[in-house]
Amino acid sequence: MITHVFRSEPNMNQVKPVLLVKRDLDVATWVQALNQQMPALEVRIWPELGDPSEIQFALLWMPPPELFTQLPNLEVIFSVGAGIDHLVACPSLPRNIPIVRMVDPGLTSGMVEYVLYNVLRFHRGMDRYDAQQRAAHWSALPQISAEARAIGIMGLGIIGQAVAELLVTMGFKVHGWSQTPKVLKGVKSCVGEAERDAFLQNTEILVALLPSTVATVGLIDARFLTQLPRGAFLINAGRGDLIREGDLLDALDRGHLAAAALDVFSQEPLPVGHPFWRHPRVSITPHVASTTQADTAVGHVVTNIGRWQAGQPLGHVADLEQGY
Ligand code: NDP
Ligand code: OXD
Repeated sequence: MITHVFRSEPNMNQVKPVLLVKRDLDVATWVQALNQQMPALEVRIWPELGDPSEIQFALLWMPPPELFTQLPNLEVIFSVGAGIDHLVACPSLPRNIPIVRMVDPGLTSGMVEYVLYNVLRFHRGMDRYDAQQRAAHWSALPQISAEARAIGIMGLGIIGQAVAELLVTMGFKVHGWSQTPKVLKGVKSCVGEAERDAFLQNTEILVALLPSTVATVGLIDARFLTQLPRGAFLINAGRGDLIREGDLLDALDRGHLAAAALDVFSQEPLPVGHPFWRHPRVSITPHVASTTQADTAVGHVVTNIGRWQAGQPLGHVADLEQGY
């Protein structure tokens, strides 16, 4: 990933308007946080562009397809989310403007909570106890210690590392998989395709925290799932299109996978008739593992606007070639 991009000519005196496109109801919270943390910044809210040629920055989630054709002088794009797939999918996205990914402590903690909740639920057999309660059946399952439970985290970026750190603190056996090697206390780092099968064969609870890119779409297919030990669990909070959904259903139906907790889907909202909704061993949340929090996220945006104005490097710039 590219992490630093400089503005060609530093300019400390002007803060040109930022355009906010966020197609949900909490726009007012974002405007308030931006106003508080950078009062000199004029915030315009899509579709009220004013003079579009004045807009230098855009803070976006799922922009309308033609948006960028209307912004001739845009210099930096900020993604409201950690993933940039919603921008890459936009047909008018310019390829020569830096895209700053969202790095927000509030977003990260929400993801850590979601993963921890599901890891503990699978690790302690809570779904099985729920089923036993429905049958008024009293029976103790064997208790496995955290030290004996192997968790594999796919994607050891900002979020994957925070998840790994907590699980290590709790005593779990943690290993992670990424494109480049990582040095993280207590975490075995596995890299690339060459080490993927061994990583999967040693994973009882698989946590997918990968971005959606050309290289990751469809990665979790029948062959991939077969590498996991029988009875493994899957948690996917990365992106829905990482998974070939038919292959996952098949692995669940054959009992190769014990259960899956899914927050993201190839098609969102998940269609009403989709088999995941009624599958007894699938639990669904509607892409809410975590949400970017305006109060903690705006600091990242205003710091980068300040840096750009001062001709300093931007942080967390996505690599469009890699797609994350
Ligand atoms: P980062 O960019 O910090 O981390 C991405 C990680 O994925 C890196 O470790 C990277 O490896 C690894 N990776 C990317 N491509 C490959 C590949 N082909 N093979 C192996 N590893 C790969 O992202 P974040 O941690 O901030 O976020 C991760 C994703 O989580 C987001 O892109 C988004 O899709 C999802 N997300 C979902 C949310 C939800 O509510 N469900 C909320 C927030 C995020 P390397 O380090 O070697 O580059
Ligand atoms: C993100 C998301 O990418 O919420 O931040 O999905």
